[in-house]
Amino acid sequence: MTGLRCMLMRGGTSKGAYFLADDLPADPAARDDLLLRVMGSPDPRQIDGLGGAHPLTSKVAVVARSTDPEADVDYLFLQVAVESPEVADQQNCGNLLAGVGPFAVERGLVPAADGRTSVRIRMLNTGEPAVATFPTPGGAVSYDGSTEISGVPGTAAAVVIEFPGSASPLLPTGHARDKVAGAEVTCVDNGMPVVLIRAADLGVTGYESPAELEADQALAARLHEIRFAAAELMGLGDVSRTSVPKLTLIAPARDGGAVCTRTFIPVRCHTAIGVLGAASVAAGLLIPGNIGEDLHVRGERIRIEHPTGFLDLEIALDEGPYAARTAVVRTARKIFDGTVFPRP
Ligand code: NQM
Repeated sequence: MTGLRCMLMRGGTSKGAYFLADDLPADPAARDDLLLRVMGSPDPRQIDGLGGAHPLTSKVAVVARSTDPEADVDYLFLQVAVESPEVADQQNCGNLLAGVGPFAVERGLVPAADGRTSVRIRMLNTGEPAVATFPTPGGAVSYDGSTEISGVPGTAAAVVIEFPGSASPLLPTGHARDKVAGAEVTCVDNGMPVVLIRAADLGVTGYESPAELEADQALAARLHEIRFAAAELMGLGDVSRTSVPKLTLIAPARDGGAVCTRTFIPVRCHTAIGVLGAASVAAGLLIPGNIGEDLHVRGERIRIEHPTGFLDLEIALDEGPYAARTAVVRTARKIFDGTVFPRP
């Protein structure tokens, strides 16, 4: 049986298999078939593969030396579905992104400085750049540190991720507020297409647990309708086989943050919130006329509350509106490095 080189890493609040592009088939269909067998999909338990039976733990990062002189490495994110034989490249992942710089150093794609290393990353899913900075004492990646992020036990080394300004408009529909499938929404994309909906408009508080929300069949049906209608307005086409747009229910903050969120990605409810998902939520709430205007979200540092704590972002918008800059602090950790043997 042939195995392939793979590193399993936690990136932020997600976990995934990291590969060098050269270690995978170049043909996307052959690559996806292999990755389904690596992760153990389709199967609700992913019992025969590396996947953790949830979209947040069924993720893949493919990394290569970049051909772009402005970047050190290229990062392609692939969402491997758990219960269906699908691998989607339509969304990016800011959580797995946290592991990309360390992985690139570990695999020798980028030399590490003695102290801290910054890796310029071209995110192939969106074409947008990011810069990740993390500790490399003595020229080797250190995962140990004192940074705590909500949703992850213990502490680890900080990975600071900067997203410079983007030329893509934040409002894919051209409006700060739209009515879709009878619901008032704000459709926003600051690296992740997200539909903001007031939780109260859907008959929930927005403070329920992910399990409670996932058990609500009427809510699931409403979210399904809203997602398909919003996707059309956002120009995303047929989203029946993709994991975008995400749907974020918003409610007034309860723990000193700017807003309380529950995010559907798009069927399962996130146990925290995605990084780029949060960047889109923060951007949306800063745009005049958005559906959460009465929350009065302001300032350059925004705390997004989620089911297991909060995520802090720094964000600045330009006229347009465009994102001028977004930054977050994450952590990542190498869990295992070795050879994975895909199901035949
Ligand atoms: O939005 C989950 C995650 C994500 C994506 C999802 C992410 C992001 O938490 O940048 O990180 O929204 O499917 O890993």
